Amino acid sequence: MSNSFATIQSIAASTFRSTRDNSTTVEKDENGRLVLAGDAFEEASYPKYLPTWDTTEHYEPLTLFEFVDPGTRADPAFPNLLSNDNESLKVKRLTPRFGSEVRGVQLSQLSDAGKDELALLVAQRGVVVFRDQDLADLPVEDALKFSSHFGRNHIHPTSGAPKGFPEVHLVYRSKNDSVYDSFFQEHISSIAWHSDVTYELQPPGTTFLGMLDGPETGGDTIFADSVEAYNRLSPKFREILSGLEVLHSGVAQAQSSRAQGGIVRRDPVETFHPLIRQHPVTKQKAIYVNPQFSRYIKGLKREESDAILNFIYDFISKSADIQVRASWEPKTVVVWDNRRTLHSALLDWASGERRHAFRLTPQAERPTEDWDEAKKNAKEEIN
Ligand SMILES: O=C(O)CCC(=O)C(=O)O
Ligand SMILES: [Fe+2]
Repeated sequence: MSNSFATIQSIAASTFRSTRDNSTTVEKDENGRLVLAGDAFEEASYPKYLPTWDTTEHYEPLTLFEFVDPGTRADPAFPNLLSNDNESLKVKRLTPRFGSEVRGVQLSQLSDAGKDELALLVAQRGVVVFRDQDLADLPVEDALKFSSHFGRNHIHPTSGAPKGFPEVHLVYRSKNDSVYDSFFQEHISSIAWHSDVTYELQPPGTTFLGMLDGPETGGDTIFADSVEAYNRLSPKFREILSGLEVLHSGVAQAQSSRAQGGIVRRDPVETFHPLIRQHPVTKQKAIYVNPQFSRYIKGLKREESDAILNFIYDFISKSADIQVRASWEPKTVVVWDNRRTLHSALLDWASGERRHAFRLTPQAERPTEDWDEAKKNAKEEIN
């Protein structure tokens, strides 16, 4: 059976934006899974990473797990990750405070100590672009083993996944789709700032996105630095924000997936997180809200909450001086820290070239505004 099942594709293409596309076809495989129809499997460079949507899959609510950030164990001189003996190593700062590009390091070859240093580097720089990676060439199991060093691999509630690997989140736009045209019929901009799945009790930290096939130019990903955004605020305004909690919701994402004939693999959750969170490794504070999943500030009236949240969204989205743009090449893996960045995909290529990427999304700690305070309270509870 082959039918036009437009939005399934766009759900995979984006966790945060529902676009309409009537040109992608899917069909059912022998197990009733929805798979891409046509020539997608022959033409993709990494067919093992093409999305399938298992409509029978259902997962129980996520449970709390203990998390220690590997960056806390890292040697800050980075002897294993950025070794002085590595002659092919090239590190470039993309902007002074935010974003780096690294060549000459193979992520899949890192020792555990090297992975710890990677967590620290990404926490410090926010986003790091690694070129010429072979992560996608490994068996999918090995890629997931690699990312599990950084936390428990998250299973996305509404995303398509490679057959048998629900923990892999996929970004996919096929060669023949018409998303570009249909999207801009209804919108003037494709920018949708967010941090990933912030409604989870333990949202992701160190996060990996690897490009498999991409357009020759275009389809960059833009990142914003929410540590620097926090630092830009006056001490008085920081005081106003301190102690506030924000509701993050996965309900709209699930509804939108259902409405479009997509999947909902886990019932949606809503969670309060502190508006300001402190990073467990760098101890820097960051603003932790985003227009995709944050809903309101607890205890404020609706207009008060909207005024503060909209002010934050507005200044982060227009501040090109706290942003960096990551460009993709085949085999690029971009690693970002979801606790201290926002990002958005960019839909700017009309050429119809395939864009296919896989995301590994380890979950981190439950957000906390102040680690010293949290430790003190934990001690008091024990006493
Ligand atoms: O497609 C992209 O550039 C980014 C998609 C995204 O938001 C993600 O993978 O978390
Ligand atoms: Fe994202």
